[in-house]
Amino acid sequence: LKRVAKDVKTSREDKVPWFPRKIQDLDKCHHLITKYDPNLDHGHPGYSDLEYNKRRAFFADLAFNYREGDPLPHIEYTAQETATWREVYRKLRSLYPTHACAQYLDAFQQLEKHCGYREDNIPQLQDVSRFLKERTGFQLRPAAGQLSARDFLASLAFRIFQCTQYTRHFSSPMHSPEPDCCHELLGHVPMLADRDFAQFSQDIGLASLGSSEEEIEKLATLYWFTVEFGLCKQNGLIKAYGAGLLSSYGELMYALSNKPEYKPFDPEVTAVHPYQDQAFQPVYFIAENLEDAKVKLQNYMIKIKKPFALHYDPFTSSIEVLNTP
Ligand code: NLE
Ligand code: FE2
Repeated sequence: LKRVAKDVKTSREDKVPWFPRKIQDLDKCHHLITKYDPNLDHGHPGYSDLEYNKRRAFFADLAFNYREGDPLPHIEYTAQETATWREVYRKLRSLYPTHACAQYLDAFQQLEKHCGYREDNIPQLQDVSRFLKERTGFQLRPAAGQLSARDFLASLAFRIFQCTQYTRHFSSPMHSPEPDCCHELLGHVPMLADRDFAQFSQDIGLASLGSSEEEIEKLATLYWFTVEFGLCKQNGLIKAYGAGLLSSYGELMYALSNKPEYKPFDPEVTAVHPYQDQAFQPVYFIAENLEDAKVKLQNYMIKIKKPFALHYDPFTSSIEVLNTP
């Protein structure tokens, strides 16, 4: 990241980290976190599986060679990959009616109708991206794995969701330590079809642009406890809207059992709460509803100090920087 910042910074913005201003700049926002790499992480379920790592390298190449505007790669999934998807899909689908929020259920039904969501078929990103574009303007682009928080959040400012396309290792279908297509397609995609949720996601993205490392860490934590692991109230019950829950049978059951601790969603508190990225969360934050979470986040963001104001122009898909005196 430092290297990129140095290349493009101007004297006037000496202390502001580089950030994308037009949608093509996202081609430069694909720095990976190697912590979960199946080649390097001994705890990864795919560690030492040469076949799996070879396949992952194929997907990584597709993502790194992708340029804004290219068609999303069409994947011929193997029988083994589809079998993993089937297992994940079947088990999770049986939980959704009782565990997922209404917005999720509504979109999921649409995705089954229009986008090839079925037990025996892994949906193609191209079809899903087209669907989301019509609903909320969100679009997908392929990602090679878990990205740095700065790069990942920056893309949300443009209503672009960086999306992995490979499947999790077949030995561990019910929980993956890193994102995979099951997580993206079953966890994130249905929620990105909701207007309030889409705005919430873009707002975190906009707040991240040009922010300090410290601020990015807070925004990533907020993102973690909401977009990934958030719960909300609905008709007197608690339901899941977080993607990390909706794509993990094990954690979805756990989050809505009487075991974990719950706290009300409050951006000030949530942004600095320690989180867990190797196992189930010890605590979940409950939003009153998605609109309330969106408003609370907007109020929180007003307080973030930056030497400039940003505006997203949807006509040109670019960020306008308004320098305040
Ligand atoms: N634990 C999630 C799952 O099994 O789908 C993935 C979390 C990615 C942040
Ligand atoms: Fe995710």
